[in-house]
Amino acid sequence: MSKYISSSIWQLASIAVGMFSIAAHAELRQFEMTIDEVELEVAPGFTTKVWGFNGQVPGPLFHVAEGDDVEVVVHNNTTLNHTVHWHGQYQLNTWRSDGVPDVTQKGIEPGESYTYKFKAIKVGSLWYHCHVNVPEHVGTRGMWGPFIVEPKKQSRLEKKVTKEAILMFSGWNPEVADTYGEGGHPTEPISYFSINGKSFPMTQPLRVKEGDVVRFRLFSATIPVAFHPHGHDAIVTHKDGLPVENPYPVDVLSMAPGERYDVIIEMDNPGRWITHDHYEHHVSNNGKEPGGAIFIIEYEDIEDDDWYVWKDKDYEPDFYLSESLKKPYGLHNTDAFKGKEEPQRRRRGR
Ligand SMILES: [Cu+2]
Repeated sequence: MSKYISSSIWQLASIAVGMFSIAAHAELRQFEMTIDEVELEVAPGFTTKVWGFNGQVPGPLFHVAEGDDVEVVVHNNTTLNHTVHWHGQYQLNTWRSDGVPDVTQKGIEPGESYTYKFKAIKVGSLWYHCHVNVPEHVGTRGMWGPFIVEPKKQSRLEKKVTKEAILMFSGWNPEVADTYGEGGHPTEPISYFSINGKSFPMTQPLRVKEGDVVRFRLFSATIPVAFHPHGHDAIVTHKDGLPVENPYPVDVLSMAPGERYDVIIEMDNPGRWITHDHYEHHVSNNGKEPGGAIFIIEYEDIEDDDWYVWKDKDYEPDFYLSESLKKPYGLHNTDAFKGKEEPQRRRRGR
């Protein structure tokens, strides 16, 4: 009995010390986020109505540390109900912040707000998305964004990383582009494909130098993806934020909708390398190729040939959130992801 008591006391003491150490380092991080009706230019000549978190697709980057207490006030500025599901978070003792309409909360009505509160216990590449009428709101209206929780301890491989890149893959249906409240049917034609809300040639190069070790955080937001970098192998280190026991190399990585993989690529082969989704029709814009989920890894010091498809391209260095991830923890918006206010809203002076 005394042995039992002393071991129980010891266990309680360890738990208390553990909780204290989390509490001692945990920060309270308070954010506000809106949901807005905007139009997103996805590909040349193709614009679609979306509900953008902070008016952008992907939504803003949440970047916090393991153990932080997160509070997010979400304001619904649109004409239909929404919620926010924090995909991957355990919601320990905070199940009312899981963001599922009619299960954990009522949908947030137009003009209303809801506050989500939870502790960031699970680490890695997580994300968030609306959970109202998911086929439309997530499938065709861009209601998703990245949520990165930095672990207290990094693996040996992670410590080698010199540059980060976040890529969120999605598809679009032009038939419902102009009409809210439609779309998301299993048989509908998805004919535009994008990375971070843009189709080639509107995607951006990823500029690297020889010796860089790039961690790609890959998110299959709405479509299956077969990620294929030319000229390099990718080492798979994490699946859905969880470290894999034995990291392994691939040159094509299959991802089902909702899945996230972290892969590390050592930049050891200078050149210009296409990287693309290997589903053949995903590299076209409504049947015209090249397009869709394509970008190019550009090593510095490689000269732009006159015929290079992206010669003299305007360069946006934060398109893969490489710059935002270097900033202090917080919520980071990206101008390149912003949609345009709809013309009728502008006329109404909203
Ligand atoms: Cu929604």
